[in-house]
Amino acid sequence: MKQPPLPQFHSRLHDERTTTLVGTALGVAFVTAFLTGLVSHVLQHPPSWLAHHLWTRPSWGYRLTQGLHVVSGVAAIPLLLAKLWTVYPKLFQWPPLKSVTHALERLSILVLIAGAIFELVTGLLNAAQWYVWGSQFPFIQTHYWVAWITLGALVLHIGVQAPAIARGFRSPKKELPEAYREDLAAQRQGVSRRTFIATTAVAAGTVTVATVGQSVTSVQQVSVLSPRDVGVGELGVPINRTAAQAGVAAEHVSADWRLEVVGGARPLSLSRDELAALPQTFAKLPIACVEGWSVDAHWQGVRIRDLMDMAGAPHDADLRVVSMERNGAYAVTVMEREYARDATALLALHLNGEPLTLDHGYPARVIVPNRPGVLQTKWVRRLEVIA
Ligand SMILES: Nc1nc2c(c(=O)[nH]1)N[C@H]1C(S)=C(S)[C@@H](COP(=O)(O)O)O[C@H]1N2
Ligand SMILES: [Mo]
Repeated sequence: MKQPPLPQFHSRLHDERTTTLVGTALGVAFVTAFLTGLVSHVLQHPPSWLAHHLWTRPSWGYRLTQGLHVVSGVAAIPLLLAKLWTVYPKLFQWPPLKSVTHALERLSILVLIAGAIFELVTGLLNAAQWYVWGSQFPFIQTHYWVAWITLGALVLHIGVQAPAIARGFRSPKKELPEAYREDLAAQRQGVSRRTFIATTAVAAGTVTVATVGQSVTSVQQVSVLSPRDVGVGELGVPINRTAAQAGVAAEHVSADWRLEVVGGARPLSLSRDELAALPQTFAKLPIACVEGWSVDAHWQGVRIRDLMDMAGAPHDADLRVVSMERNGAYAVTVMEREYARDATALLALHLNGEPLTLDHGYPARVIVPNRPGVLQTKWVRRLEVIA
């Protein structure tokens, strides 16, 4: 086959050094997002061999990893665009496929690019709570499995490109004779590598600062892009899912609401007044939503382990938390004993000094350190001891 006329690329923006520098930053962002995503997945769906090896300290651990997850994902967007720009001349390689290995390598790059774009787009939409895919599309599972596929393609890509990456890290100046370098510099026009890298860094930095405020509340003022204004919401805490959305209407929460604690030697049934008359514990704990926002709050309520002891639960029992919500994904959650026995794991009645509002889980909700927001069950009606 004859080579068709193909465009020629002389700009430094497409050389190995630029690609290596931008690619390394993108790789760091991607691996950070992968590892923190894995943490989030394990905390939400612990495999049985791990379920009893998770811990509650530091209480802000999940807040940190999930904040990093969203931040690294957002920073990866400009980095990916820059990376694609540096390498797009490779689309015009000739011959397009040199061998079977070369064909497989190009295929893996296709998988890598498609996977990366998919992860960044779905992640961003999720953080913005813009569920364009509706309820049919299983976001969590897909985002998780595509991450593994993309990571596999990334490892392969780094392996294949290792020699080029090594060359990219070497300073090119030392290798070229002086006269040749000047000649080259004269030929090159347009944007310099330095400007390109600086622009990419500024873009990545800007989107990071503009979103990080939803996790790091002290920089919230400059975080104009964060999907969540964490200051907004009743009692100073955003509401992720309202009572109306969860199908919990005020009339369900009638005066005869009682908390049931079942499955132990002495089943309990307590009204809200009876709960409020039990010894109260105060704790400052964050809500860290899997969708990226997080905020510290002051909680007051009854220790979950006190309730379990009163109900005659064995010391090594886990707990199933059942909400008044009918059929949401988080209507029923499991709390392993490592969480339930923590001195600050509460069935909370008050938030930031006020009684819970209906949207925050009135009459009672769970708050436990170092757990994803999805497991901080609202509108609790029953605690079931799993012996
Ligand atoms: N029953 C029930 N509890 C729930 C949820 C839910 O959908 N149903 N959402 C969870 C999520 S995703 C988060 S982030 C926290 C948020 O609590 P807040 O709305 O009081 O801020 O509640 C959690 N508790
Ligand atoms: Mo959440």
